[in-house]
Amino acid sequence: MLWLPPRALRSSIVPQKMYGRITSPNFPKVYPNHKEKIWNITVPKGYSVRIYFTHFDLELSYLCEYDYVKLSSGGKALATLCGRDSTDTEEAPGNRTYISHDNHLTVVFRSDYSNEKPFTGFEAFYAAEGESLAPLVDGRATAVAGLALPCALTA
Ligand SMILES: [Ca+2]
Repeated sequence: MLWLPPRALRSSIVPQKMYGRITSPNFPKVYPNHKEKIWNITVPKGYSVRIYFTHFDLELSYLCEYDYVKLSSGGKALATLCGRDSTDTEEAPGNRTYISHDNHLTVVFRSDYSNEKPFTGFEAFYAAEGESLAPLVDGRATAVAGLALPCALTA
């Protein structure tokens, strides 16, 4: 289904996807060993990518050496995540949200060759965030300013 705005707004449609969902391989089932998956998330220039996790269950290892989810942006690491809850040396996302430095966010999931028990991986949602953020229409945004995101995306 294609949503067509009034003629006056049509030129201001931003073509990039403004939000999405990513998960570990096989989610919500157990993730496989020896897997690496990379997502390069890009939102329109001027926006940042905001991401949060609704499920997180990875093998815990010292400094997340074995299995991890890494978030980076603009060549800088934002977080390296593993386990289920944060410890003194490892970080799990919990209710935190992470925001990219620019309009790109790279997410890397990696599992090593073994797991002592099954882990179900992760589910995360991302959305563009910015001052000119506009209402979302069918996965796209118009450039109308001053209107808030739906509650589901600001939680
Ligand atoms: Ca593992």
